[in-house]
Amino acid sequence: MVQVQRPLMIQSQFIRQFCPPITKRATSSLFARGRQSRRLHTVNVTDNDITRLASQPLHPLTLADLVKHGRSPLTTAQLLASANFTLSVLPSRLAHRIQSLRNLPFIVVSNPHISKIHSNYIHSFATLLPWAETEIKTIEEEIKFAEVMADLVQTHANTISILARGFLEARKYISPKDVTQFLDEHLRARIGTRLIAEQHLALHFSSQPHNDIMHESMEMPGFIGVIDTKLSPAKIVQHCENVVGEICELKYGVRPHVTIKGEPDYEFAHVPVHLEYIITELLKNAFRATVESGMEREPVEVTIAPLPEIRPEENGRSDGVDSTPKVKNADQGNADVASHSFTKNTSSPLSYQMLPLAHSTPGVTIRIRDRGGGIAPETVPHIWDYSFTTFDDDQASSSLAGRHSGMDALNAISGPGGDGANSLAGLGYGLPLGRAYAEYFGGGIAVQSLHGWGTDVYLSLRGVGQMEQRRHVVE
Ligand code: ADP
Ligand code: K
Ligand code: MG
Repeated sequence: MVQVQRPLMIQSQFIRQFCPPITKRATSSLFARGRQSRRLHTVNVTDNDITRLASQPLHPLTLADLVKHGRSPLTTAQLLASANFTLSVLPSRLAHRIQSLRNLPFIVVSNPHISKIHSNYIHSFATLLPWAETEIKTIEEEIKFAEVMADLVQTHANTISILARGFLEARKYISPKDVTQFLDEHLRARIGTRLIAEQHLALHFSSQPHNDIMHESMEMPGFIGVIDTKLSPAKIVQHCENVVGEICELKYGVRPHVTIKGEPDYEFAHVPVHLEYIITELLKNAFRATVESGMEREPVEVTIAPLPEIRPEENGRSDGVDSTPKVKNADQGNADVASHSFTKNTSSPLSYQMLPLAHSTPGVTIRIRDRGGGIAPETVPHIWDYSFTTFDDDQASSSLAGRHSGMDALNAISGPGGDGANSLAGLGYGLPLGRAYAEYFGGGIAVQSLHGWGTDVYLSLRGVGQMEQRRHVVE
């Protein structure tokens, strides 16, 4: 029997800049209301509950699942269907995460930060359990369920930085390889769980006026839930340039600039918080290398290269072959580095589906080119390991230790859904987690280093609409 105890949570900016802005505010207020009114009903969680739900097969998540309830105008029936879909998949996903945490070496789970994450999962599981195996039939129930979702999203907002701190402290007891394996699975699963919860929340807020929560409908033009069907990579890059530039200036007193080439007007359908996370991490790496090698007068060049239209007959593959467009122009540097990101760690694609989104294109490759001196050959094999960094260790540890708990804690890494982003580098999560986000919807990241000169990073993303969509059997 596990007793659930929860500290009072503080207000957070967990849904970031590019989520529908209204959803950001609204979710926080929904979360606060759920907590204040003590409406969140929790039950004691038994080991039996966890084993039972973890033994349920995982629902393979597709983008079709995410968008199918989101057609505008959203009807009550669609909203309830979305709630019931969400409810049907989340308890077993959480149970899987709890089991996977429990499978870590005992001394690692005993670390206060790792055990904090474990108790966060138990808490969320306890809020969902009263709903499991029931059906949400009325709007009143849906409103209460949305509070549970807001609590779920908020509770896990700082997971990444807390886990990073935990694994840093426990590094004597677990090998980097095992940490990377655990985190790769855990953080990829977290991406899916958050998407499902946030998608329902976004639909909740975009639905017909709920007297109980907001007085007007909060429909966001161009959005289907958390998916922006007219996402502009150039705008994300400009925003991230400002954010990373500020951090850079604080630390080094100078900031490099970005020049955008290619097609800055390009728009496609994707999840803005994911793109923002990836671009932020890639710009941080490029800026740091540029400044540390004294090349800040050379701009970081970002080229937005839309992929050519895929003809219909090339769509809808079902042979399980990864049809991710491979990196083009990868004619320099270490080819192994480039090929790495497209082959490793993609969960087995079972089938592809066509999604009938109106605004969608096959996708885009974004090349980020810096003159920061490249990556030393002995460093190259490690760059994809969680917590591998060439950033000064003391600085990294102090950036962890020196901060207080709560929202400002551990800002050394950023992450959609909460973790801050106030340090330029140091925890070694940027590349592997960025790749996890890119791969989630069938893209990838490839790194080409010209040692002594600079680095090219190729981020490829598929538009999440018209393209075929890999089914995820991994959570
Ligand atoms: P962190 O930035 O916290 O060190 P990352 O996973 O983002 O973690 O990067 C891992 C390492 O890869 C960096 O410490 C650095 O050595 C190397 N690296 C990544 N991008 C670049 C780049 N553009 N130029 C030079 N080195 C890079
Ligand atoms: K790394
Ligand atoms: Mg980095």
